[in-house]
Amino acid sequence: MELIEDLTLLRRRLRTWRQAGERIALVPTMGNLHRGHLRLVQEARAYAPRTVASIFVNPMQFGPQEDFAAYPRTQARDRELLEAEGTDLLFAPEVATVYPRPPEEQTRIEVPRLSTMLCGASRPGHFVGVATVVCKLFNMVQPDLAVFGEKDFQQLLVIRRMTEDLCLPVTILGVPTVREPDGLALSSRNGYLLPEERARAPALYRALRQAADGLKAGLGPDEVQHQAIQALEKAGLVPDYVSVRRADDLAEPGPADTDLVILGAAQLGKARLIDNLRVTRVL
Ligand code: PAJ
Repeated sequence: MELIEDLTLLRRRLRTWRQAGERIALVPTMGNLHRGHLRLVQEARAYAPRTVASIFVNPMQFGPQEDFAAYPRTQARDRELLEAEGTDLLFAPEVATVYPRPPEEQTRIEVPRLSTMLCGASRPGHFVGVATVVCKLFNMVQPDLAVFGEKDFQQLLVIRRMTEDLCLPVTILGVPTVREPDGLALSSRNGYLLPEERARAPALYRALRQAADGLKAGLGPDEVQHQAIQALEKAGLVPDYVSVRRADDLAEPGPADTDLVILGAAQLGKARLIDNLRVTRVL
């Protein structure tokens, strides 16, 4: 696997592949890789002969009080894992390569509505940072396909909408969430959990499961949301939200909507946990 940090070198390498008619799949990450990320690489490899992974801890998507400085940077191990999965190229640019100008002068990509609800309400500016960096990565790598996890369901929809609205010629592939045996969704931030917190963390997944069962049994969104929040509090998590939404656009569901997603976020110690579950409601 080749490691490239420089944009000119990246473009030179990618040109040779494109000229050979090889399709390119991109897996954007912030590193500290786990089995969830590696699943994305496996999916990418199934769709294209060339797979590029990127590792870039994107300052623009972190709030001023968030963990940008503390975010785990484990590039040596990440390289080994990517290499073992058969990744062709790792693009790991410096901040100055991605953002040559000061933050206030950076052109931004804003996906309205989808960016300001749920996690976007608690993390102002977060999804502008995500959309901007993903758009830049798309322009740098010019992949045919890009792979993202459904674990970050709102992020996936923001990226799909950005790609569609800006007519970017990239196919977006969503991959189901990879979980620990006890249900906890794998996340780079799970490492922040103390052992005692880690034991309580699956409460988020359990609360979403309970909410999904409630919906299927005919309970309304308000009722299952309320129950889930109570379950999280009982487990000692600090809930941010649990919300039942339409899966295609995250709007509040009407009585006739059947394709739903239950999204939840909660703080546990130093970790902000997020998770979601798709539910098909039978009317
Ligand atoms: P990061 O948190 O490193 O995640 C990179 C990709 O891995 C995202 O598409 C995320 O949804 C996916 N992922 C994370 N945990 C997963 C799990 N348990 N199962 C399946 N997929 C999982 O998300 C980001 O980085 C950034 O916001 C990024 C898109 C790279 C832009 O900076």
